Amino acid sequence: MSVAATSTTAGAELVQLLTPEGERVHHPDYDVDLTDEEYRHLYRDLVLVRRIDVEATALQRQGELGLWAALLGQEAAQVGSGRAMRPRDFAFPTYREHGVAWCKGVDPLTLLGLFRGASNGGWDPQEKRFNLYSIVIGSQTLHATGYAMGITKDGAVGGADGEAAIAYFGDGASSQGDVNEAFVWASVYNAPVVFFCQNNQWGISTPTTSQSRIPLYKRAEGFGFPGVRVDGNDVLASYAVTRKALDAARSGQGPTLVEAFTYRMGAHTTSDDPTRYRLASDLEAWKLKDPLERMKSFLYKSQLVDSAFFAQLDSDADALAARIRKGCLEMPDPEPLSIFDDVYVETTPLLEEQRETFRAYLSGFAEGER
Ligand SMILES: Cc1ncc(C[n+]2csc(CCOP(=O)(O)OP(=O)(O)O)c2C)c(N)n1
Repeated sequence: MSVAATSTTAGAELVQLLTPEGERVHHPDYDVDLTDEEYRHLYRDLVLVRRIDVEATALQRQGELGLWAALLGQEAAQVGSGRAMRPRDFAFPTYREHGVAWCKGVDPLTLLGLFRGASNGGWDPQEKRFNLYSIVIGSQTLHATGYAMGITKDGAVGGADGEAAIAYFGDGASSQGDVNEAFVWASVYNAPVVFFCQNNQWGISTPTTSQSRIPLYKRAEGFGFPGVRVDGNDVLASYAVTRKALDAARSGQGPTLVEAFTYRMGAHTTSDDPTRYRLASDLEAWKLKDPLERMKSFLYKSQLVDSAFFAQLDSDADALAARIRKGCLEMPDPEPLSIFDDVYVETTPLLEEQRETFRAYLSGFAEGER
């Protein structure tokens, strides 16, 4: 198998508010002016989200989860965009949006239940306005667009309490028919939706360079709406760009494509081996752009933090990791027949027949055997 190089630079068109060294830079269209507390809070989110991810990866390695899709390296894209949302905005994730889930208030253990097979579906999407994880890549862009068209029909676009939808997907998904159909519908119906593409440069082993001859954000122009490329390792830029795109959607200006240029530092999932197709030198180059380190440098340089802040954060992260581990190990097995519970709002005769067949099958085993 050949090993391919991907890009470690994204070109001049990249929106950036923090350099990899943590220097604050300004942008005429996308600046932010956060309070000291808000800056600290964004860093706290980055650290805690990485800790959830690292703990879940370890749990998978110890056989406690069936699979895990790590987000290592993508924390800033997710936390920045997640914190840009208002509570009423609805997120449509893929299977890797653990950082967005965190920002929407979804408990990490709920995510782990899905990857442990202890929960059949996941969570109630309405509760936190965070849809179920989708393994079918790109499908959620259509769901988000349909939902956004519904927002318009409900008259919830424009005005101070306008709402928007945001769809997350990867660079690989951008080649899917679903994503391109979603772009057409969102464009012609002026739907209040933000398409947030995390270009981590790999669709499993397929590099973005074999998916597109132009930068992904430029595709939006062909569909008739704006596209912008943001430094996905810069939490401030990710926040600023997404906030502006959501504001535009909520106020009736229609969709925006945000391409967060980033890099997947870990494997695609815990069943993948990226050393088979990825250059070690790329990984080393991207480690220097680590989203946590650059925010930490910024906080230090701006004198917004002291050693007590880091000590507290360390201890909070340890407590979170311990809670996740304990909660994961204690999760009860699901009742086998519950797999039929949430298929439709109302059950159907065929579903009942299947439930009864499965019940009969299970009753053929002695207790403890199945
Ligand atoms: C419709 C569909 N086709 C193929 C797959 C198999 N598949 C799972 S993940 C993946 C690559 C996705 O890459 P990308 O969209 O860049 O997201 P990433 O995993 O890199 O975040 C593929 C092809 C799938 N899940 N759904």
